[in-house]
Amino acid sequence: MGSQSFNPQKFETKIGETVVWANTDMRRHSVTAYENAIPKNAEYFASGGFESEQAARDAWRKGHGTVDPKTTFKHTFEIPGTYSYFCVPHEMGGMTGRIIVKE
Ligand SMILES: [Cu+2]
Repeated sequence: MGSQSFNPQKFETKIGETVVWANTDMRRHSVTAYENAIPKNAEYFASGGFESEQAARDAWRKGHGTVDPKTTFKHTFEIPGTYSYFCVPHEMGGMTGRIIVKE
């Protein structure tokens, strides 16, 4: 995670692999999946462990769901497909990313 981006923006992995996001920036970010842009039957994921995108967005205003500087967030992908996600505070600045999970 950079100040306004996920690096790399697009990342490919395999079923059963765990992806780790590291916040190497000085600001707080989030890793929040777009609920309608992940494969069907895939588990929703968001830093903070929220069950929905709306819950994650609401919680951010109260200071929850952050990936603080020098910390990580990880998620294990069990369903193949494309997962789009974003950072709640920097979504408008284009801080979005994609994980491609291959069989
Ligand atoms: Cu951010």
